[in-house]
Amino acid sequence: MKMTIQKAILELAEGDITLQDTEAIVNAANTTLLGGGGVDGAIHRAGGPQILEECKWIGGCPTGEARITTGGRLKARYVIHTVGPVYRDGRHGEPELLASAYRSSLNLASQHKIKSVAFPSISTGAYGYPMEAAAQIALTTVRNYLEGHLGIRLVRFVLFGTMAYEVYERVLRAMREEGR
Ligand code: AR6
Repeated sequence: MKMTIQKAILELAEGDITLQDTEAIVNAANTTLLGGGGVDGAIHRAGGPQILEECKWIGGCPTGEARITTGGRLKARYVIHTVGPVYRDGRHGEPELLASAYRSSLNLASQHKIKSVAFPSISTGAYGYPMEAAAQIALTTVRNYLEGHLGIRLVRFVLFGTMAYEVYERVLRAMREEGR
């Protein structure tokens, strides 16, 4: 499913983030930037040790911010590492921190003149963010960013499994219909 915003495309795909041929892929990391499970584990496995070396040198990343490394052996030239919030009950700043993780990642992409970015669904695995609420924040934040910034031409959400894809599709369709 696709939506056009200004001259950019926002699209949804089902699949594996590590296989994407966008210029950058985004990692759902933790504040140490030293690796973990889920997307993080898959990216370091597929990209090789160079990414971890760069992450060690960077020395960590606060929740809601982002840092950039090369893509090692990945097709993507860059990995943007961002840290989403651990979900507690939604009343501990989680929505703002999740939006900030997406915005910080897009800001870094813009600074590096990156034209295409693939995102996973940040915080919805080990960090427990409910998928629908996370999809609402993810899609709204990216849409708002693309409305205000030229340069990035493609943002692709790569959803893991049919259930995640269907949730994002439903939310994006509702956004489009409401024209919000
Ligand atoms: N491609 C795309 N999406 C994936 C993939 C993949 N290869 N693998 C899992 N997902 P998670 P978080 C989905 O746990 O919740 C790590 O240990 C998954 O189904 O990767 O932000 C880090 O080091 C889920 O919907 O990230 C942190 O400690 C989504 O990606 C912590 O997990 C995010 O799941 C971060 O947790």
